[in-house]
Amino acid sequence: MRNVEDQLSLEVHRTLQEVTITDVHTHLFPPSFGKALLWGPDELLTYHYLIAELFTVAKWDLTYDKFWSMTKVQQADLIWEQLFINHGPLSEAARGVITTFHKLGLETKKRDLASIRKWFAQQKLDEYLPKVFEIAKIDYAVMTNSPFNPKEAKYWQEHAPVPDCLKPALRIDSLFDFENWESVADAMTTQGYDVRSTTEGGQVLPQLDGKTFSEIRRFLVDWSKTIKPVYFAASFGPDFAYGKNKPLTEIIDHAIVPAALELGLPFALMIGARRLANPGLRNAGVTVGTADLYCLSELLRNHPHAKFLVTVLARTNQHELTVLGRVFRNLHIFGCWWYCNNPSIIDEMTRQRLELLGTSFTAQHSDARVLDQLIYKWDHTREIISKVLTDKYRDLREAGWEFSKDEIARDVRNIFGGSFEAFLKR
Ligand code: FIX
Ligand code: ZN
Repeated sequence: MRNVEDQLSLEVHRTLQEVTITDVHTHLFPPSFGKALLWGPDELLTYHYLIAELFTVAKWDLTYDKFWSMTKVQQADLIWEQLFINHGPLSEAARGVITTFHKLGLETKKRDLASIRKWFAQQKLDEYLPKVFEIAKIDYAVMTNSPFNPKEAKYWQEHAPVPDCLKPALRIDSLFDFENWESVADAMTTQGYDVRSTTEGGQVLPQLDGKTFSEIRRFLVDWSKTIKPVYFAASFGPDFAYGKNKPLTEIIDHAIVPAALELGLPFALMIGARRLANPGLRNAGVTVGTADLYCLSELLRNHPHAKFLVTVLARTNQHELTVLGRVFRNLHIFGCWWYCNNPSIIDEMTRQRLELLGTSFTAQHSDARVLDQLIYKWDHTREIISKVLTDKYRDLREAGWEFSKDEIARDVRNIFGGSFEAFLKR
C-alpha cells in the first residue's frame, strides 16, 4: 500500500513540475517598454512586500522618508542586510528571492550579493526573458496595461513590439477613481473622448448620462483595438458596492459591460485591497478588508451574459466567493492574491476550491512585478498544489475511481490555465 501511495505522490509531483502554466495576472511589460519591465536582484530585493517587511525590524530612526530618499541599490543593500543576514529569510517573499537565485544556478550559500549582482549585470534582457519563462515553464503571462498612464499609452500608440509570451489586459481602475474624477475626465478628454462631469457638494463626479457612457464605451473599444487585451480589469477596496454606489454601478452597467459584451471580453475584478492604509509605505502600505460579496452576486445576476474573472484579497471572503463560482456560470475564480499567496493559505484555498468546483477555476496567478519573480512564485505554487492534489487523488482512488496519468495531466493543466482559456472561449 505504501508503495502505491509513493507512486501516486511521485506521479502528481512530476505532473505539477511538467505542466505548462498560463499566468493570468502579472505586472510585467515587454522589453521594448524600456524601464517599465523590472528585473534583477535590486528589483527583487525592493519588492514592495519586502519593503513593508523591512519596517517590521528596522530601528525607529529609519523613517519612511529616509528610506524613499535612498537609491535603489542602497534600499536593496539595507533589505539584504536586515532581512537576509540579520534575520532568517523565512517569510514567503524573502524565501522567494533565495529560490530565484538558486534556480538560476547562483551561489546562495556564500551570501555574497556583490557576485550575484555581477552575474545579473552580464545578462542580456532579450535572452534573459525567454530563459525565465522557460525555467518557470510558462506559455504566456497576462500583463496589466493602463491607457491612463501617458508613458505607457505612448508605447502602445507607437506599436512597440510585444513578445508572444506577454498578453495585454486593459486596466481601468481610473474609471472608478471618483476622488480624482477631474483628472480622470481630463485624461480622457485630452485623448478626444467627450466625457462629462458634474459637481456635487464641491466634488467633481462623472455626469451619468448617455453621452458620458457612450464615450467611455468608445474609449474602451478603441483602446481594445490598439492593445488587443485578454480582459478588462480593475481592483477595488473592500467597500466595492455595486448596486449601492451609483456612479460605480452605472459605469459598470452602461459602459463597461456593454463594451465587454461587444468585444467578447471578460471583466476581471480584484476586490478587497485597502489602498494607502499606511500612506508612508506607498504601494507597500495596503491592507486587506472583508468585502460584501452580495454586491458581486448582484453584478453576476444582473449581467448573466457577461463574463467575470474574480479574485478576492480577504481570507474571510474566500469560501463565499467559491460558492458564487459554483452558482454563477458567468464567474471564473482565479489566483491567491497578494496576502493570500502564502503556502498555508494557498493550501487551504485550493482544497476549498477543488471541493466545490472540481477543476473549473484557476488556482493561481503570480502577480509578478519583477520578471525573475516568475521563477519562485511558480516553483512554490507547484510544490504546494502537488501535495493538495495528491490528497485529492488518493481520496478519489479510495472512493473506487481509477485514473490515468493523462487524466491527471489534463486536470492539472485545467487549474493552471486550461479552464481559464475554456472560460474565455465559452
Ligand atoms: O491591484 C493589483 O493588481 C495588485 O496586485 C497590485 O496593486 C499589488 O501592488 C501587488 O502587486 C500585489 O501582489
Ligand atoms: Zn496585481
